[in-house]
Amino acid sequence: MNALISVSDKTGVLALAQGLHALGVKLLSTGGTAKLLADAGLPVTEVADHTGFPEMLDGRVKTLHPKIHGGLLARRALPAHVAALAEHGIETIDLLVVNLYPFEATVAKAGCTLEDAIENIDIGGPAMVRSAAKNWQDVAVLTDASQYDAVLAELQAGNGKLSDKTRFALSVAAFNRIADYDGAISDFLSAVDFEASAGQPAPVRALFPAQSNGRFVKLQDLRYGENPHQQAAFYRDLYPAPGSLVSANQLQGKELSYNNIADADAAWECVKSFDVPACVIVKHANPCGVAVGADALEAYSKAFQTDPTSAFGGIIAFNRPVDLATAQQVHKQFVEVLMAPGYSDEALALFQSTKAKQNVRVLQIALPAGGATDWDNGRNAMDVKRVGSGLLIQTADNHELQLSDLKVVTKKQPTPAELQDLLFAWKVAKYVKSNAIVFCKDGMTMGVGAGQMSRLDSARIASIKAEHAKLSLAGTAVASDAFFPFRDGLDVVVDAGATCVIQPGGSMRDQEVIDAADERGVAMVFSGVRHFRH
Ligand code: 93A
Repeated sequence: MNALISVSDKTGVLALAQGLHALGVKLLSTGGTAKLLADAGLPVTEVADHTGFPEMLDGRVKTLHPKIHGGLLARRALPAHVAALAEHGIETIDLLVVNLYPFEATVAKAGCTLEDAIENIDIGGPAMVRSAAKNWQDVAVLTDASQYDAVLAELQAGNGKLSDKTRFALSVAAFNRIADYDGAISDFLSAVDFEASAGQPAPVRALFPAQSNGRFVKLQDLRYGENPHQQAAFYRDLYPAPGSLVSANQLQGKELSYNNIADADAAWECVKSFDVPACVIVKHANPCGVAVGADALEAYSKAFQTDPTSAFGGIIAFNRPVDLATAQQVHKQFVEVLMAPGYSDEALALFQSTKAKQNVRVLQIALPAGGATDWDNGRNAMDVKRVGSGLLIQTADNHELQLSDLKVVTKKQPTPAELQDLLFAWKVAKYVKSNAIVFCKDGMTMGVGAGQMSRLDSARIASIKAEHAKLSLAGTAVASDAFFPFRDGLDVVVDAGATCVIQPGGSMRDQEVIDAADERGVAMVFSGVRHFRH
């Protein structure tokens, strides 16, 4: 039996080669790998000696030779193939161990030049891997050091033989590896803005690459989709942002459903936008309670009060670790999913204490490197929506409004406390489906109107919800995710008790709405941006 070993990452390869040698396998190898094995005292033939053709062009041509590819591709069961090998003096290669030039690691380095990237595109390695993987019935191909131990153990147990199942699995893994590798090359090159790159040491990347490979890794099959008659699965980006939902660790509870994951994402994106301790409760993709507080407990208690009816069976997210006191409060309500950057042992034990609570899906998302105020790094850079047979792609809505961006347009000025509430309401409105109307006071939502086709109805619904929760809207701040097209929406929120309003402005009838605010004696500020969310 012959094995060809050619690896850039030499991790674990010596032990594998020693194991193969002990099984009587003849070793063939390329320059650097051959040297490593020979230095360790293993008998090894250099590919150049085997083919009778030297490595050339700075190593660009090492293994691209009929003696290598013939040995990998010949079907042992076909007499014509066996005869062809004999005629040309080609020996079979039965085991291939290859890992590729480190293209991904090279382009991940700051300041990588186009030339560095190109030089790290492996040609001979993937060619051999394809040959071996295609001929999986006769050849085993190892493309990752994590496979070495199990394959060696199976060879030792099977007198140098591997099962069909193993060889097929190795072939699939090999094609996946090459697809990832080629995907990384095509992603990188597709994103190079060639003209903007002229004269730059490192290539300039275009915001939207010319092509998107949509490379994802499957995390799990889901029991069903949005409804039981739909099939579904959960995938993550090949390179996920740290602190994003896909990095969540499920500590306990039932399997996550499609809707759980979608709602958990909505809750998580919202809660991590706050620098201070915050809690977000989501139902059907919309926040039904959001609050900030001195700690997780206070934030939760306030968020829950917004809409206790809707909070039933909700998804609850915290941006701070959950302690026992907070867990005890949360424990009183029916919760589908609980999310936080951490939990105390006592808090976790509480959710283990009864059978019903053991069903709660408890997720932990590790804090980003910069701590609880550094969640921004974990934001999705892109937003993707499927339409018909196409994709809509946009940069994510990561706009953060600053106090200094606000323009007061009314005679009445908001008080400092009102300004804080306006900013809070604005932050929440960004995560509420349009048309969004959000009443807030003292760092707590007091009424959320979401997803209506008319802004007026969203305003009415928000005040009805406050009534149901027995909350007074007197003295509240209101955010509207887009401008008021007429004064009627403003009148509804002021009738309900609002004393200050934040909205983007920019309507043809801005003056009518400003006059109405002055007439009603409330303060209004323009944000200059809008936050549609569909
Ligand atoms: O430059 S290549 O594309 N041309 C080749 O013919 C070739 N054959 C193997 N790169 C080639 N390789 C790669 O060399 C392997 O995929 C492996 O990553 C590396 C091992 O080189 P060495 O053994 O000299 O360290």
